[in-house]
Amino acid sequence: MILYTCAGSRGLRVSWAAEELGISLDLRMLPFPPRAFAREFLEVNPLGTVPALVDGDVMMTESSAILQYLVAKAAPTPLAIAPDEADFGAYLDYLHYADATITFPQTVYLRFAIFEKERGLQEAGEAYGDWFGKRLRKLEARLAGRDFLCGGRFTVADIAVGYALYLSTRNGLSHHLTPAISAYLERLMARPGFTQATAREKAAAKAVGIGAAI
Ligand SMILES: N[C@@H](CCC(=O)N[C@@H](CS)C(=O)NCC(=O)O)C(=O)O
Repeated sequence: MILYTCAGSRGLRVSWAAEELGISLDLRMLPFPPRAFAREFLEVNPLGTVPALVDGDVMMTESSAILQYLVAKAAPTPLAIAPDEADFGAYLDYLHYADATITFPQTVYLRFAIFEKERGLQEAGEAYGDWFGKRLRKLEARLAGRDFLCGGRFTVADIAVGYALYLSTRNGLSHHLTPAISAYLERLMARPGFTQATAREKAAAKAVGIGAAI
């Protein structure tokens, strides 16, 4: 499987899951944003976004969907929650909450409050940063009495959510993380799968002379 990605991007969800599952990926590191600095990538993914996973004739561009794909291919694996388990609905919910609800507002914040200040939309960007903070309420409640989100074990829902929290530590929004959420993130980042994935991304980017997305 080929993973087109930028170091530190949502592609980290995929390379982290691959480490946890023992799947080897052919990492193709791109400069950020690829739509501007790697225009040939548009032939693989017309959106120009990362990650993009290519597995034979399959091409996927949604990080949470790619996690579902990887665990389905690796089944049975404790990294997924099966339909006959009590937490199956919660598992799907957190997989998608991770990108749609707590990553998306951070990217709007990054765009308007940090990268493209000249547009004069900084106030809107900051409002999306606050929105991210408010959307953590659900996670805070879920973590009460739990080390991991679903099934009493580490799953790819934790990877999906963990990446969103990690992103906040890189873009200046981590003041929204409560003590319980910060402790959860520390637990996730202490996993060898996380450290190996970040190290592998950095080494692969360095090998082709490019830096991190954020
Ligand atoms: N919903 C997609 C979002 C993909 C996405 O927007 N990725 C960002 C990097 S984290 C990107 O490629 N941005 C560059 C751009 O928008 O041109 C996912 O979960 O993978």
